[in-house]
Amino acid sequence: MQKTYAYTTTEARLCLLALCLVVLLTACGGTTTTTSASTPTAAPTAAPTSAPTTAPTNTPTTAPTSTGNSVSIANFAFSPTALTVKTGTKVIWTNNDTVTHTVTANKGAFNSGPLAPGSTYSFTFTKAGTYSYHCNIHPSMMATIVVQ
Ligand SMILES: [Cu+2]
Repeated sequence: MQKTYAYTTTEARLCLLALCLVVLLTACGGTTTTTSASTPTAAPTAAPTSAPTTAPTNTPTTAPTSTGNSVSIANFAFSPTALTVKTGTKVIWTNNDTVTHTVTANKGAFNSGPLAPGSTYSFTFTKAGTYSYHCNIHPSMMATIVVQ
């Protein structure tokens, strides 16, 4: 009696295990076939990378020292240090310092000679080019006239 009972219990347990396995397998099989993520990834990558990188480099980078035709000499410096003018422009240097300076082109295009405090020197640029100049008395004073 006990053996048959034991057999029956083990058989019952095996049957339960088998049922459980079957249920699990069917459950897994059933859950793996959920047809969910098929086609919601279509549109949002359209074309927002087309235009905004073209225009913003206009021409506002050359202006800040180019207006006018006068250069001030003060505190042992020319101001502006870079002046852009058009061909035919007469540039006027004014010595606003308390010591004598000169306005001397590095390549000899012009040379004011000693320029006492309060006096001016002018030179008319008739050829386009870049004219670097300095002060003969204070070589660290350097500046440039760009003639276009
Ligand atoms: Cu000087």
